[in-house]
Amino acid sequence: MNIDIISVFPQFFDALQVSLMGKAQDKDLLHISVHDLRSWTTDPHRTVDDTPCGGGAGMVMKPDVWGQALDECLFPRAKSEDRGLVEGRDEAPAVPLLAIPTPSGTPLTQRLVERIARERDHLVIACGRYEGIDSRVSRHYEAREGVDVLEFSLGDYVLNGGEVAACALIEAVGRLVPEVVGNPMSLVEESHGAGGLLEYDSYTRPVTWRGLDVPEVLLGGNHALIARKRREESLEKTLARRPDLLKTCDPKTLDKHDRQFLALRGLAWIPEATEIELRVANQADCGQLSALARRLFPLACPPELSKDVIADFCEKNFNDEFMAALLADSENYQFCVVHPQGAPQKLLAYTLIELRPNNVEVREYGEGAALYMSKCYADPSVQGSGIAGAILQYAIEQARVAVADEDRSVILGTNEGNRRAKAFYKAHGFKVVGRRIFDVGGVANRDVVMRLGSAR
Ligand code: 6GU
Repeated sequence: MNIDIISVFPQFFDALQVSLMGKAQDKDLLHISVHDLRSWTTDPHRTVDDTPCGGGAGMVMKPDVWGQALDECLFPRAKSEDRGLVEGRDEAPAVPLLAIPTPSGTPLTQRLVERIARERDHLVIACGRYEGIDSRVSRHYEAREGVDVLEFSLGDYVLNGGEVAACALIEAVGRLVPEVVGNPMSLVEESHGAGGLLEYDSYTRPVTWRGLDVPEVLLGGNHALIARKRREESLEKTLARRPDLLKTCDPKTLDKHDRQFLALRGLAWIPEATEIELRVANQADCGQLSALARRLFPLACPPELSKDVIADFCEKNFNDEFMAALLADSENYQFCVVHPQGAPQKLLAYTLIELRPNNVEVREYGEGAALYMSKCYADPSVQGSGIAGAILQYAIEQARVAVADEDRSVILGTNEGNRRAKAFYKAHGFKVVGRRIFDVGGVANRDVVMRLGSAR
């Protein structure tokens, strides 16, 4: 890759002789030429700037000087023919990229840097100082054949000139040029890599330093567990520091674990990225809860159950008074709800846990204290979002807090034929421990009883 830098401070770029960029030049992987803009001036004062037309503070760099400099660097007539001959190319070389650092440019991102590294073999970087370069310069080269123009910015702050930004561009692009970075694997998992997430934390010895320990899991040899832990750290860090990256990421790059992990922390794709709230319910949720229950209960029933029987059951059990009574009895019943942030009337899922149950399943399989998960309902529109898993985990955590027992086991029953529900609970650690008959309006349904955690 050939890089020409034009600046009024050529000595600034001595820094590129150091470290990886220096080695890359020694190895002929990068050719960096630094030019002094003043060498294209023709007046005795070697003037590169003038006062702004229309008035205002500062100085503007002259288009005529820049034009001379850029023509020569972008279209080195004799030289490019030489190169063609020497390398024996058939195809035309890639069009050079004129990169102009400016705080009003396109943000420089890893995706953009990757494209430049992939598609270009010649960069010309025009470093402006003062209030910038006369605007006609970029407009002129944009309109011209045989060159592409990129005005880029490092971020939302102002530097004195383009030199630091030019160094940033060269290092970011240069390290992606094949063989510049010794171990190409070190390019894979880093922040802003293909995953679009920030990188997980890293540690080395000593294992304890100033009272801080390397996380236990990294010292064991369980690589699946290590990968999971690192993934969660990436998600957690990105959510805290750069939620914008998550919200705009392709949700296909997130697996089931990722989705549930993020849903539990208030971000879900339904189907667009949406901030959600998980919380313990209160009386104000009454109407929404009974409405969602009436809507979802029929979906969990086996097909042989008649519509009338189901409708009757719903009417008796999921009316507002009945729900209000359960909500009022917070010693025994705990509802948890999920809804989009700021829209509590749009219930997406809910759970109902009996904190101090005394039903036959719990007596039989709970072997002492257990929580009874009476309902875990998620609207079909949130399928695959991780919300159901998140509310299940959240509800169990909250219920265990409510009974002040962080290990209390959880019992539930679900229809024998409901494979989706059984697989869901199994994926969350529940095991089938028995059977029961569940009566819906006088019709006996065969359920499995499942338990999370060991009975004590
Ligand atoms: Cl590329 N140039 C200048 N002068 N300031 C900046 C910048 C570039 N990126 C952020 N601030």
